Amino acid sequence: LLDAVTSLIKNYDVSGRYLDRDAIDSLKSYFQSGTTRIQIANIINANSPELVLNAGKQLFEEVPELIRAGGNAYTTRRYSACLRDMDYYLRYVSYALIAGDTSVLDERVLQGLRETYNSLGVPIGPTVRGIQIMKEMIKDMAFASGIENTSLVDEPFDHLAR
Ligand code: CYC
Repeated sequence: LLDAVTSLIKNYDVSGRYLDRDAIDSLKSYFQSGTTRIQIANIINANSPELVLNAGKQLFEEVPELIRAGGNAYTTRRYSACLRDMDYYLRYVSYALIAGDTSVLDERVLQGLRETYNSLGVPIGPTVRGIQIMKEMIKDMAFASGIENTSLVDEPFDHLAR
């Protein structure tokens, strides 16, 4: 689990280098975006249950066969598992957003997930769509709360989706 600062220091330390211009620029941009990262994490924290529920609703409207007999999210157990997975994605995205680094997603969420999903028949395309829907919702909320440049939100969501 790394953040933007520790991962940068780690890179410079292995080659015994002082922080150069590139390092300083990237640290500057991380620290300058700090307040925005915290504001967005706060929006996520304050709205997580509705975000997950509404994103789930939208996903099932877009891909209704998921919740029909034979669909992977059919039965309340699997419907709940799907919303629970979306909640995992959202929570870990909020950590990655604060860290300015996606390693927490690799280590805690993505490792082995494709194999698990494949063996349970969880469809990847609609899962990715669910992740994108949450991203769009959060960008809209951030923009509505006065954050003009919401591009910070893309990195962790796009990483998961990829
Ligand atoms: C199941 N999702 C699972 C399982 C795991 C995860 C391990 C199998 C065990 C279980 O049912 O709990 C995911 N577990 C995680 C993740 C972490 C973890 C990410 C990291 C924190 O510990 N089905 C759909 C939708 C999609 C979906 C497209 C929601 C977006 O059709 C999700 N995941 C889904 C479903 C199951 C599942 C329905 C249950 C599948 C089954 O048991 O048949």
